[in-house]
Amino acid sequence: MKLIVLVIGLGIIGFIGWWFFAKHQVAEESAAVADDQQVVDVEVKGGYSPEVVILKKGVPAILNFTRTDSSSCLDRVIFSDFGINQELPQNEKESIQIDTDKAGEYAWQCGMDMFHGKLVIK
Ligand SMILES: [Cu+2]
Repeated sequence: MKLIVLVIGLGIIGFIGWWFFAKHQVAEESAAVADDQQVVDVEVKGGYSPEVVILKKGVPAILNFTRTDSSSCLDRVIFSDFGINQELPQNEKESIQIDTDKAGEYAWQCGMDMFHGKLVIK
């Protein structure tokens, strides 16, 4: 009996540990550079995937946002550091050009500041 309780207890601890770790993992993607240009596709569905985009400094960059989520919450994406406020029609690919001249971390957000992503230029 004690053994069963112990096994179940360890199982629960293991599960919590796994859940905690999995939840805090952030989808991160580095842009592939080709022909002096870097492109990253971002899916917009209950948030952003990837949530963190890593860009190379000085190489022209394009982010292709495709919103498959029907929620109006995500129908705009805002890059305040770049003065970008782009509408994202559902199921259409919207290309956003990013100026990569300055290294740094730049957050982006949905129109209501509920969902966030981050650009890392380095
Ligand atoms: Cu929102």
